[in-house]
Amino acid sequence: MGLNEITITKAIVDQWQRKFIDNLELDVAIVGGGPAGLLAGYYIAKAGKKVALFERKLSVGGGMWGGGMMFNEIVIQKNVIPILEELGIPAVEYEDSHYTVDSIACITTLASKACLSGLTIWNCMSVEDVMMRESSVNGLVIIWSAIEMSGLHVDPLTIGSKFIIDATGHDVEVIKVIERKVPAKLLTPTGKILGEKSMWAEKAEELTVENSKEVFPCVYVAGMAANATFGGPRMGPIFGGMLLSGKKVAEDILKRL
Ligand code: 48H
Repeated sequence: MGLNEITITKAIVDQWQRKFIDNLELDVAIVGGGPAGLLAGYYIAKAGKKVALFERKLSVGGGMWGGGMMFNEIVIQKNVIPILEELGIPAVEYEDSHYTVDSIACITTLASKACLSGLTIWNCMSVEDVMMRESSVNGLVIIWSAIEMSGLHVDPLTIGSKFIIDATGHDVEVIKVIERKVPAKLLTPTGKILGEKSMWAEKAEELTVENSKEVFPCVYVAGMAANATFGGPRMGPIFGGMLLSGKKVAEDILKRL
């Protein structure tokens, strides 16, 4: 039998539809496919839970591809080595407990391990809103990024989830929506987003992990979104905190599932 274009088309649409319908009710929905979101997804999927990640762009990886200012190496610290070893990502010792990792090797391996562990990734899909009840958030409102970019007036679709992780990076997009549109307060000292502060690598790396926690009932923040939400500083191209953050949030949610 020769190849048939109609079968190719039907295969893609049919399989995509099965996968999508299977993802309409999730244990955990992750928004943002940077290092924090991908690692959280890896651990949650590995534990056998139903988890999907929504990424606006064509490719996952967020801010990791470009290393520091497009020098495509990242820095990590010693206590992150066990995570990299588990994933099979090589790190090179530099000096004083600073290690370097090829940013391309890091993100491609992380994404691959996450997918192969059972994380479903929806690329080109943006989260524009949440599904809410009186004082809770029960899902995400999604739209094709191409529709978002075109500015066409097209209504979105909705998926349900027991837990949500905002891993959208500096812009902290999901929590911003909750702050603006859901009547209940955030679990921050002011009930509002505190905002990211300027560069202070050591402090920021500690705080990224500390700030990776529940910020609204069943909604967690991870990675840069955690610092933006709880007022932590930025850290530049050191990525240990992002990975430790994804792991912490995954572990905290897994205890509750
Ligand atoms: C779907 C969305 C939406 C949306 C955004 O920025 P990221 O890499 O995030 P982290 O927290 O995993 O890593 C942060 C790191 O890359 C970084 O920026 C550092 C360390 N900066 C330090 C410094 O000093 O500047 O990834 C977030 C991802 C991106 O891919 C976005 O496209 C995606 O989230 N995203 N996806 N729906 N509404 N908003």
